[in-house]
Amino acid sequence: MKLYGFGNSRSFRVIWMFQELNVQFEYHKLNPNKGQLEEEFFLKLNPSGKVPVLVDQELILTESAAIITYLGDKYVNHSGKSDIYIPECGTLARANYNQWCFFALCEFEQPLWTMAKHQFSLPQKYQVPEILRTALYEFRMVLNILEQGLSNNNWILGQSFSAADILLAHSLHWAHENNIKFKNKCIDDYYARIIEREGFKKALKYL
Ligand SMILES: N[C@@H](CCC(=O)N[C@@H](CS)C(=O)NCC(=O)O)C(=O)O
Repeated sequence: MKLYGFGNSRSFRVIWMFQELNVQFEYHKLNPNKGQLEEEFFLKLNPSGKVPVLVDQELILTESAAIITYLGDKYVNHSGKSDIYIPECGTLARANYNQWCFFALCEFEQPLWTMAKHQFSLPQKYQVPEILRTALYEFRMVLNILEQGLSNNNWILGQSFSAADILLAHSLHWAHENNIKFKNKCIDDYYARIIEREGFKKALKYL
């Protein structure tokens, strides 16, 4: 199984998932500053020129949440080597798990992505600095939703760590790295539990 990624990007989520699962993978670290995301071989894998990209035999996946949920479904019930919780398809718990995975991508990371786009990712002439204040306000709103979802549990699905926590926590880490204070004890405690996980610490070594 091959993973294409770079540095502190959304590929970190997938690396972390591999660590939690104890599954080996072949990491292809690309250098965006050397134009490697625009190389022909890479655009054939992902025409949008973005990471992460997972290649498993003839399967090519190019969305971080799709990759993580695929890996969870593929390995959790078989390896016996992991303590990550992936609820079974068709159950109430699975519907809740899906909801938090979608929330992580569609709501939780979006204000951070808006900030990144308007700070460095978009061409300068399309950057609107005034939007940063709005994005920070929106991030505070979704932090409140996360706090309510946690409702004093250790993890988003209760007492078991799941792949939904990886997606949510990666964005918390992203915010933390950008010096955004959570100003919320419940979220601070959640983040403290996250950074203590062995899988998270092992994943950091790939950066
Ligand atoms: N929705 C995608 C977003 C992927 C994405 O935006 N990746 C960024 C890095 S975090 C990227 O490769 N950007 C390179 C570029 O835009 O040139 C996912 O979650 O996998």
